[in-house]
Amino acid sequence: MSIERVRLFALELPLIHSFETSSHRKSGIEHVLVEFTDSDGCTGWGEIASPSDPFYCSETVDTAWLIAERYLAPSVLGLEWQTPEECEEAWAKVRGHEFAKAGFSGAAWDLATKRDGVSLSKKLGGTRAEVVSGVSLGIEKTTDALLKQVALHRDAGYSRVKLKIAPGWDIEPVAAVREAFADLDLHVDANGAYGTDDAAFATLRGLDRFGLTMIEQPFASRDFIAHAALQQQIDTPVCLDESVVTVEDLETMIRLDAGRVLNIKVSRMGGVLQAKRAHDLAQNAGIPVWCGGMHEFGIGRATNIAVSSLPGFLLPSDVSGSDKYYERDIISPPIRAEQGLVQVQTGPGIGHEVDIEWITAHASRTTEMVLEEGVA
Ligand code: OSB
Ligand code: MG
Repeated sequence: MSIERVRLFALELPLIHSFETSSHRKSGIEHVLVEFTDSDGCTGWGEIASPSDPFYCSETVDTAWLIAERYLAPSVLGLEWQTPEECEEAWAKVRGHEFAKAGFSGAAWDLATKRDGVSLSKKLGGTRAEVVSGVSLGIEKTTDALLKQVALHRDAGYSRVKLKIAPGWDIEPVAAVREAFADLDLHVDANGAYGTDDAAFATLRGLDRFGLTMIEQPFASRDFIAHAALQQQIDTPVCLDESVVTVEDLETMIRLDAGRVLNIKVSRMGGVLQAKRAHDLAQNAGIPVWCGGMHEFGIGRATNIAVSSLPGFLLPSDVSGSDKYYERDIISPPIRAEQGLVQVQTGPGIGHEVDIEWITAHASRTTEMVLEEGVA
């Protein structure tokens, strides 16, 4: 098949509840949606879930837009391809910019599986009909406010809660949540906020007594050595997120024992194919994985759910219902969690209809690139 048109839509959705991590606070999320149209008029959708600012990783919405428009779209327009793997080859020479690539990857896999009439989950080798979903809770102003958030989500049926931590917001809120919810599957995520001084190590060792499922990304993304050192000192598994961008990073993590759990984010790793490769490698190495989120709208969320249906996703994923974050989503049916479980779609592609009229009406930026006549 051949892609005749690529459209990009930048769209912002307000968050129901502002979200704060160790690095920043957000009250709305802007993502870029990618639509491929092939020569038969069939479409595929992907989502570039890059944060607006370069605080989680170096990409931003603006860098993603630039790379998408200048390099990724031209690499696929007019390309003849059969499998999504072949389509992903088109932009393989672009270094970095994983979030931007992940949006293109999502569109390629959605289009290819829609054309084949199979679900994305089935095509990837998914084995689950439903995925256990956890929620990720941001830093709150007070411990009481955090306890209220935990109660709200536990009452909604979510069985795993992840808490964002940062120096100064760690032992105390975690102790309070553990005291109030003794049996809750609990984990913490620092987004790389800790230094490697003795005091930071002592605090992180102090978290070992709360029976956490994991401590996610305490140190800077490139610092595999510090993560390995901490893992030697605690029983709680260290989980890597920002550190693992490529499958080679995962090899490094395994070799150094720098973590015993992996957060696979489709966006962070550059798309569906890389996420699947990371899953396969982790599974062979006996490392349990789960799927992290970037506050995806429905399109990216649906892709994440399909990926989470693979057998190595042994821990709850951040694929909560869209209604945890947004009043209105851009797909139907909307994604919902019932008692903390999200259904894996069985219809073709990502298995949802995209609300193109609403997207077109609300996008802050749109661009359309078509195959120039005579150029193939
Ligand atoms: O580290 O998982 C993270 C959001 C923005 C930046 C980093 C992270 C997050 C989340 C979002 O935790 C969780 C979700 O999408 O449900
Ligand atoms: Mg994380």
